[in-house]
Amino acid sequence: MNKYSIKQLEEIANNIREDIIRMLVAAGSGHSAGPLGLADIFTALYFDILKHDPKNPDWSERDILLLSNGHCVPVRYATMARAGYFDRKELLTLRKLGTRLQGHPERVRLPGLESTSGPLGSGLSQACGIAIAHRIDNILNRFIYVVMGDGETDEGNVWEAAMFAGNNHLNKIIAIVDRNNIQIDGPTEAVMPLENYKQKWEAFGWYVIEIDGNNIEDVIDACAMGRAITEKPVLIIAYTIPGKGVDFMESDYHWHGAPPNQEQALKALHELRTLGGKIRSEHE
Ligand SMILES: Cc1ncc(C[n+]2csc(CCOP(=O)(O)OP(=O)(O)O)c2C)c(N)n1
Ligand SMILES: [Mg+2]
Repeated sequence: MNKYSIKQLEEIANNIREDIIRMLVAAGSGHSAGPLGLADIFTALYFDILKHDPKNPDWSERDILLLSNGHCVPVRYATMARAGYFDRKELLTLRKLGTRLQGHPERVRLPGLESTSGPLGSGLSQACGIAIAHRIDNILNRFIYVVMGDGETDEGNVWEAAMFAGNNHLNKIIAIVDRNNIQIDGPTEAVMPLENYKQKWEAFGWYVIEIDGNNIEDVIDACAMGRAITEKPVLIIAYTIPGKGVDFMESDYHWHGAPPNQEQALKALHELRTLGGKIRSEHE
């Protein structure tokens, strides 16, 4: 089933990062840090983990992927285009008037999006609804993946859903929190401390796995383990580096909602191309 080697996936993730930079500089607005940090997770999802068909986005047996932190959608668009959902040229329409690629995802515009998001805190509740519906319909072969931001989990609604999923043993839910330690106004632990994060989720009835979210193999393995857990919903705490791959953006919360200017984009692309060269040379 694994069509790609880890090295090939790393190369794809690096290409996706380049596309994110191109999209953001063309748009002149948007979020840089989260999408760059999530590129490895999205590559792993679309190129290995998810059961899906880019040519048939409504396939009735597909897994569901909800992007609850909708502001990170550039990474989803860039990954979907690489996976064959639409032409990569369309990526440059990000945030333009009338585009299918809105700054926050709109389900009805683009086939393959499962939800409209942007207002934080809703994705896990939506996952609970889908999981319950599948249970009622006796659908056992579809998983529901939800990606959330760590700052997003300041929202009370997340914990209501967490309690509901734990109580109902919604074992088809695999939630991934982008634990990048930043949110809009600063480091998470300065704005609203989340620790001890693992124990909090465990107390709500979840099976928790901690991984390096910039390690594609870790992401794939954690999701495989998550699918094998039958008695609880699964939370993957994915530690990522916001702005990953672009030196001057890494771990700086000011890049949460800022795009690169022309000069910064050229610098970023140069750095990513160098990284791409390194990944390729490791192949040989
Ligand atoms: C309900 C709601 N409140 C506030 C916002 C504004 N907002 C957008 S992103 C964000 C920060 C979220 O932090 P995190 O999920 O950690 O995202 P990251 O900065 O890591 O990309 C906030 C407060 C929103 N989109 N929705
Ligand atoms: Mg964050």
